[in-house]
Amino acid sequence: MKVAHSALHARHDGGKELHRGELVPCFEMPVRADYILKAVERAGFNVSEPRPFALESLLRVHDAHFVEFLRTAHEEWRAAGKEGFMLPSGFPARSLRRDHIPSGINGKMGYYAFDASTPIVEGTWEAAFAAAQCALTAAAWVAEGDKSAYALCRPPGHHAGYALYGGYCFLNNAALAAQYLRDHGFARVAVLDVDYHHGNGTQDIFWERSDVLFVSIHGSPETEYPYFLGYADERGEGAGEGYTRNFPLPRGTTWKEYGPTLSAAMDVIGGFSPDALVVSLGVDTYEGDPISSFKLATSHYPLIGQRLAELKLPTVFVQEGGYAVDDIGTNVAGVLEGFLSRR
Ligand code: OKP
Ligand code: ZN
Repeated sequence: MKVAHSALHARHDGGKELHRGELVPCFEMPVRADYILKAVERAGFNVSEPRPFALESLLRVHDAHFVEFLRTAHEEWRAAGKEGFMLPSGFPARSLRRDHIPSGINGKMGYYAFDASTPIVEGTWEAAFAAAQCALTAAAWVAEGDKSAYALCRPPGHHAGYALYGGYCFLNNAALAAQYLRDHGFARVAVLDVDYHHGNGTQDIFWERSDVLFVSIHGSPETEYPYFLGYADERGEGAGEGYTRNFPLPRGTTWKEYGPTLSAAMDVIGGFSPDALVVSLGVDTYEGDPISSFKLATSHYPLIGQRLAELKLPTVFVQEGGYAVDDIGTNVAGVLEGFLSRR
């Protein structure tokens, strides 16, 4: 399995996030990708730079004004006399206007963001664009005949919507991969999101579509981030009705409940008869994760990979979350090696 990775991920660094009432160093830190890279190299995977996809490739799943905002946000921040990381503090919530995008950088940032845990720093755009290119490259390898590929994306992407960023995510890497497959001969694509957090951005992007099935297993939004999406009754709308399926699980979920839920999610995918699969691969379901509360052990990740292989589909793995950095590499490589039946 080939791996797409860019050292530019490290340009997204130095920000702080609002966490339980305090500004703290980001859980989503560069060393995450460094440790994953070491683990996949140790496992013998072939690592390449992403192809130089153009900015226009992003517009298949994102709004042009939003992409332009991300590209120039920190420049505008500096032009306004500020420095360092930028975080929004006001949002167009219920009863405020959403039909107007403020021209000032603070209002614009609040308009496009949905939380205060996703700082933009000077290098954020470069890193996010490189991550998107990794996802597109992995999708291209699969479209060109590889059975599977892994995009080592950082920052992650599944919380980023059509014109929305947050949850450490800016561009939706998994949605870009799924759309790339749609555009290159795969008529039906399933996205399975196994990150601990609901992939609200991916759901948003494919909400009204029947050609891309979105299935997510995650901590219940009743108590877990992103709180406002990811409930079981969200099933898509219009042509997309029935093509979004959510499997929220309670805090403390162990393999005993997770395994059967994974089987149920896979049954939904099988019923869709997809031509390809994109896996939003978060390993923050791990018992040692500092911001999550499932109880999966390192030994369970190869089992997830083995199960996914049973779908017998061309598969693009896209890295999402996982914040127990000491074990992140082992857990990610475990899924990939399990998929290849090496474990
Ligand atoms: C991103 B991904 C801590 C509370 C939660 C955002 C979590 C984003 C998770 N400040 N903050 O899905 O792993
Ligand atoms: Zn997550």
